[in-house]
Amino acid sequence: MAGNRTYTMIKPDAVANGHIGGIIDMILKDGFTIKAMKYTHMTEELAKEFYAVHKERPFYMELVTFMTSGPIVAAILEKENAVESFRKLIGATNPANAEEGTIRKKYAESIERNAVHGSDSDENAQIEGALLFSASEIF
Ligand code: 3AN
Repeated sequence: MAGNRTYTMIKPDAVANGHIGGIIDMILKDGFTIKAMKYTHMTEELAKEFYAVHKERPFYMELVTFMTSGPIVAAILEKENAVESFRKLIGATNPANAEEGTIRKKYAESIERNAVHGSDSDENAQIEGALLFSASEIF
């Protein structure tokens, strides 16, 4: 059975461009509820661990540098079939391919500076949420 939670980050580009409010509004209007949320900053150590699956990819260090370049908003969201539903709301990794009405179509600058993260599986949602939040911060 699909899980009902996913993990997201509003990335440094979208925070710097003033899109926190617009993105949270789209998330709430799509029916998600917020189980945990914080305005924070990824250390290099945390970003490397978070993106460890991409360590062999050519963009890995650039991605770590970008994700540590400014504050982010991290959140755990709840909705039925959360992972798939949220991936649909954010749109394709490359905003050039993202559909109308998606968060990345509206707010992303490029494939790297793509405004938001969304977990790609229930297992990763759990792992990623636990990297950013302690159990007492999740409601
Ligand atoms: P998604 O975020 O849609 O799950 P992934 O998991 O393939 O996409 O990639 C993780 C992150 O790595 C992306 N959000 C993006 O910031 C970055 N990324 C992916 N592909 C590229 C690429 N070709 N060049 C630069 N950055 C990339």
